[in-house]
Amino acid sequence: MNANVARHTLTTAITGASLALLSLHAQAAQTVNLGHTLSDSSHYSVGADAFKATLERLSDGEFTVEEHTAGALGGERAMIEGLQIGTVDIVITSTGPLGNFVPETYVLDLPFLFEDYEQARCVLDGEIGEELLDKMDEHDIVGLAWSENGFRHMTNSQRAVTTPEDAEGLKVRTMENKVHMEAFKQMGVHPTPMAFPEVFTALQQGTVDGQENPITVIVATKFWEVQDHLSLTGHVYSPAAVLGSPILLEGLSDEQRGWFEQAAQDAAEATRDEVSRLEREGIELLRENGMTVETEIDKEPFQEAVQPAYEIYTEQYGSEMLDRIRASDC
Ligand code: EAX
Repeated sequence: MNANVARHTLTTAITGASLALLSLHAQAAQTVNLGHTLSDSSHYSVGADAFKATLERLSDGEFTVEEHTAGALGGERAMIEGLQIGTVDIVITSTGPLGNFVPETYVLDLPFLFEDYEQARCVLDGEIGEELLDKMDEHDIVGLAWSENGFRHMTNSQRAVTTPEDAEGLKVRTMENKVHMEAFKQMGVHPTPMAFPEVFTALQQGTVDGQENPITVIVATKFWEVQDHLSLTGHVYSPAAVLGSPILLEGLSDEQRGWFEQAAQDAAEATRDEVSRLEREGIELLRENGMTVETEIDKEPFQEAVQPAYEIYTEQYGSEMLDRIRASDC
């Protein structure tokens, strides 16, 4: 073979091999579908962006994350079901509907359980939080990290609420969470469980008078457009969680799984930072957008009103986890 033919043959072979390698790398890039119910400007999106950045960096592009916000993949309950059957890969969700799948997490939804953010984060980042994440495996869900939604407050379109009596008779949307529903029933409110993507329209049409959510969600969803009154009841600390599909994660190597775990931790940290920022700045923003904010709420009457929810919870689920949380040195 003369030199020109040999050079051409070698060049062709190298080009072919490079193209094959490129296509292998391109083929290896796997899309990870991540869903949540809030807007692109929300604290969940801040977390989703952090998740995407970390996973794509650590995997060197082997995984690319597609974020599906504002309930594009359904409400939180539907997305958790999607994790179990593999149609959704990662979900950032509140614990609202989670108790329907992992009853052990209901304890976290008890009203007035946590005093403040520091205590809640301490418990979730400790052995109790770790145990609850591990428990999810038994229910075809991979608990990757505890993130955060925030302390929940009441809003409504009818009147200022500073006592449980003021709230009596209001139709209030709740999450699909029986501990919350029981607490509001005890308060004399008519609880109407509903997936989050339906809430804004229900408030707009007057199907319900009010709803309850953290400042973060009220700001992200512009609830001031359909709600006049905000009462800083802080009646429940609402955890969020970064959850994964076992169908995706169980097929990964330990190294790849570690990338997802680190991405989930970074997502949780970024969301908590955003929650802290909005706790400082969000109320003024809501006032600027026309909401009247009741800040002087005597919580004791609300705590007394919802106390029966504890009895109902412990009758059904026992008090072991509740006692451990109360006894923790957090
Ligand atoms: O997780 O359903 C709710 O009220 C939740 O707080 C919201 O979807 C964010």
